[in-house]
Amino acid sequence: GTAQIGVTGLAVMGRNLARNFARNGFTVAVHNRTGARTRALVEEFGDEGDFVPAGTAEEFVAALERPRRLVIMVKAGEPTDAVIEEFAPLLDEGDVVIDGGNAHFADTRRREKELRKRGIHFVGVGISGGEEGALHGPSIMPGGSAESYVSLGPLLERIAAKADDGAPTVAHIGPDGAGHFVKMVHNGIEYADMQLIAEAYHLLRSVAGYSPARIAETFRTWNRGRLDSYLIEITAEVLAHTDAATGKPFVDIVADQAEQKGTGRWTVQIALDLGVPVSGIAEAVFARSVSGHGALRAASRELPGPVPEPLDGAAAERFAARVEQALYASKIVSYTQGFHQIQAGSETYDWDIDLGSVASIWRAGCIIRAAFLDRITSAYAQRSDLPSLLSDKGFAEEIGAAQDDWREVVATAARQGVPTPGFSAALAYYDALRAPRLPAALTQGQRDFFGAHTYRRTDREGSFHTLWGGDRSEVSTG
Ligand code: NBP
Repeated sequence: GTAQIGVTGLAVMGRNLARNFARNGFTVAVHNRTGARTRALVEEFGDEGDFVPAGTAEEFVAALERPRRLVIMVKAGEPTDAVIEEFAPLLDEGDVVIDGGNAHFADTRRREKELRKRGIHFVGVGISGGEEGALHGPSIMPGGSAESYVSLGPLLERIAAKADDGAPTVAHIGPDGAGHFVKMVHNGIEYADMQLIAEAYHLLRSVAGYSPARIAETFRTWNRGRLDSYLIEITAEVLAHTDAATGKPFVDIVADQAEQKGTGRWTVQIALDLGVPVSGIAEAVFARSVSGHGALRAASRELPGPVPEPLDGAAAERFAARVEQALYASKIVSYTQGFHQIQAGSETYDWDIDLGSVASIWRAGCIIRAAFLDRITSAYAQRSDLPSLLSDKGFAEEIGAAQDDWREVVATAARQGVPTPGFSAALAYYDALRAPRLPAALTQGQRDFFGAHTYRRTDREGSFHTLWGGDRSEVSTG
C-alpha cells in the first residue's frame, strides 16, 4: 500500500480529519461502513489531496503502507469494538490502530491490553475542537505506547493546531488510556467554563439589568483582557444574535434546558472514584441536569424568594466589573480542580503525565483554548512539581486581588435569588483550602459516636475511640 494513514468512519469528524491529513500532503486511505460516505468524500473533496477510497476492510488495509496506521472515527462504544474486531484479524504485528472517538478511558485500557497481546499498538486519542478543529487543526491528546508515538507523532504534529509560539498542540500524554482520560477532563473543564460564563450572563442580565446586546459588548471587552478565550468569544456572538422569525434576542427564544452527551458526567464519576474534589465540574453537570427537569421546575415556580432588582447606571457598571473578577477567580479554581484530577489519574494508573504539557496543548485547537492556558503552561514551566495551581504565586496573587469582588458577587447573588452554583462552589473550595481548621473534626466525632469509626488526635499519633455509650473515656485503637 501507499497510504501513510487511513481513516475509517467518515461522518463529520472522520471526513474532516481525513481531509486535514490530505491537505497536509499525506496519502489517505478512506473507508466507511456505508460506501456512499466514502464516495461522497472523494467526489466533493478529492481535489484537496491524495485519497485512496476503499470499499471493503480488506481493500482499506491493503492500501496502507507498513507499519500500518489507521484511525477509527466511529460512534464511541460498541461500534468501536465492532470495527476493531473487523480489522484486527487483517493486521500485522507493529501496526498502529488509533481510536479518535470519544471513548471512555477504561474502554481504551481494555482495548489496548487486548490488542497488545496480538502485537498491535492501540492508541486512544482525545481530539478536541469539533468538526472545525478536525479540519483546520484540533488539539490532540494521544495515549498508547511511547513507541507508537514515534511513528504517529510526526503525522499528528502536522495536522494539529499551532499555538502562538508555533508549537503544534499535540503531545504524547502517557500509556494506554491516558489520552482519553485527559480529553475527558478537558470536557469536564469545558462544562465548568461554560457554566461560569452562563452564571456571569445571568447576573449581568438580572442584577446589572443589561440587555443581551449589552452583555455581548461586555463579553467582547472581557475577551480583550485576561479572559480572552474561544468560549467568551462565541458567547458574545450568541448573545448578539437576533432570532430572524421573531426579532427577539436569540437567547430568549431558546428553550432553557441544557443537554449533555456524557463526558462531563464521566469526569465527575471518575473524580468520585479517585476522591478528587471537582466541585466546579460537578456543579456544572448538575446545573444542566436541574435545567432539564421541566416538570420539577414548573411545580416549584411559586416557591417564595426574592425577585432580582436590577441596578442602574454606575452601580450596574461597578457590579459588572465585580462579575469579571468572580468569573476569573472561579475559573482559576475550576482548572485547579481539573489538573488535580489529571494528577490523581496519572498517579493511580501510573501514566506519568506532564501537566505543563497538557496545558500547552490546550492553548489552541480545542474548545477551552484561552490566553489563560499560557499562564498555566508557564506556571508548570517554572515549577513542574507544582502541588496545585493555587500554589503558583501568580495565580494566588490574582485570586487574592479578586476575592473581595468575588465574595460580593456570591453574596449579592444569594440575596437577590440568582443561582450561582459554580461561583459559590469555587469560593467554598477556596475557603476550605485556606481554613486553619475545618468542621471535619466534628464529622469525625459524629462518625465515632454512631459507628465507632475512630478518629485521630491533633496532639498524639494513633487512632482513638471514645466510649460514647459508657463512661466516655477514650481508648486507643491502634
Ligand atoms: P458519529 O458519532 O455520528 O458516528 C457515525 C459513524 O460511525 C459513521 O461513520 C457510521 O457509519 C459509523 N458506525 C456506527 Br454509528 N456503527 C458502526 C459499526 N457498527 N461499524 C462501523 N461503523 C459504524 O460520528 P461523528 O460525529 O463524526 O463522531 C465520530 C467520533 O468522534 C465519535 O466517537 C465522537 O464522539 C467523536 N468526537 C466528535 C466530536 C464532534 O464534535 N462531533 C468531537 C470530538 C470527538 P455509517 O455511515 O455506515 O452509519
